[in-house]
Amino acid sequence: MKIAVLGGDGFVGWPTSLHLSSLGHEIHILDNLSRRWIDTELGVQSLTPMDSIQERTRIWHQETGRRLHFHLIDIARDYEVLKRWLSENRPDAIIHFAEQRAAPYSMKSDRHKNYTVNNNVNATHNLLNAMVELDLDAHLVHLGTMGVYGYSTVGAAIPEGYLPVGIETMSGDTVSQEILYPANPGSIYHMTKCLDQLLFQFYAKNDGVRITDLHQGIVWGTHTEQTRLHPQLVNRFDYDGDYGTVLNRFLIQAAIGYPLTVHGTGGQTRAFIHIQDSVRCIEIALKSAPKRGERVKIFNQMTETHRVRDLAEMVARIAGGRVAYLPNPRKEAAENDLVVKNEQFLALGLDPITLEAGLLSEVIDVAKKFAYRVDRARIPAVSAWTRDIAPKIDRDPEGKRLKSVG
Ligand code: NAD
Ligand code: USQ
Repeated sequence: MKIAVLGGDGFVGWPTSLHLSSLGHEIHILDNLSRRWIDTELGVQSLTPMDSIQERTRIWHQETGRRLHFHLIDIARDYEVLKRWLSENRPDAIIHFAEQRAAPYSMKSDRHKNYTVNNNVNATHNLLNAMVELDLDAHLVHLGTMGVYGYSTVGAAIPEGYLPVGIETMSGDTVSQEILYPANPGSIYHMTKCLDQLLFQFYAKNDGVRITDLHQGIVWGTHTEQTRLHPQLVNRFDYDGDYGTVLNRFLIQAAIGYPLTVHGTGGQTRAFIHIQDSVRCIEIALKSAPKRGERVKIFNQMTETHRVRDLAEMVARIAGGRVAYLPNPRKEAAENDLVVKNEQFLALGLDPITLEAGLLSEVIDVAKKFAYRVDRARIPAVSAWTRDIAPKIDRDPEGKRLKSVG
């Protein structure tokens, strides 16, 4: 297949591009490299030394003989350029990763809120709009989030996208319907993914666009089979307070002897998936496209759930280190249970990689190797969800006063 990977320079997009290329697909990466610019804005860098996208694609060709094509396009702002590219290339499938994906970054300031909404919603709408205009019947696979459901439990498992409900009619009968699970975002970023869901629902219904939305949990790990092939194919690894996600942060913190930064009581339960499974799931989803006119296909792309404090204790046990319980910069439930259905991927052959000491140690080893690149001052999470919370986030886990808050 000819596949366009929007956001193919990112943490999940890069290993996905390599995986699909190794399977023989023709891969075109469309990316505006905004993630690299955000690193510059924040004064941080990936733990792992990432080469330019052009250099990465050159090494991939050298190692495998396969080509990855790169196109510098802003999906959110360059509508005409995107449309022209799609019209000239007419891909069979489009994988859409190209959004601002960090909840803390989306909550930093009014500017960051505007940027995240404008970038994410426009990117998704531009793409759908252009596909319809060009009568392009490509399968659109979007990376959504478990966060659209809101993590809270009502004593039932979270279904894969749709909730069966009974509605009482005016005549007193009950009719059954399946509706999108009620959206309950916990950040501006997560809210944009809820808005994406509505865009997908409309375009699938109105124009028959074939869409799969993958509600993904927190991705952890760094290597996949293909990124291991050469040091310059290494994946990015975010550890800073805005982009680093919880388990990868704990692993790097343990590796450099930094206290493990648990927010609040650590009673938050979240869904997780290893990066290798993430790329496999995308491959599986590509093979299982909905038909024209079918409703949006939704998969829960996760393999296990864990409580944050249990993860911290586990990492501290494996690698050594102290767990620090910190004031929570976020407005979120202090404790929640989370049970998630993921039967569709299991039925389609996913054999989940679950948390085990070997894989955790692999990430710790990567972190130790590149520990010299870590700026400890960038580890604290200082993006506060509300004005009331901001003054409480004034010290780092080592007790030093933080210069800027909020
Ligand atoms: P990332 O930030 O590493 O990658 C996103 C890529 O998209 C970057 O290369 C960025 O430059 C590009 N991009 C952003 N806006 C763009 C635009 N307007 N035009 C062109 N390119 C643009 O993020 P990631 O961790 O690889 O996540 C990819 C997708 O998966 C995101 O949509 C995210 O919401 C979703 N997701 C990620 C995780 C996770 O734990 N990383 C979990 C669940 C869902
Ligand atoms: N947390 C800590 N300590 C830290 C960092 C985070 O306790 O040092 C806590 C947070 O308060 C939160 C939980 O860990 O309760 C998860 O935070 P996270 O930053 O790992 O994940 P999140 O903000 O939800 O976002 C990440 C990705 C996002 C994706 C989402 C999937 O950045 O793109 O959509 O995971 S999910 O969490 O399932 O919604």
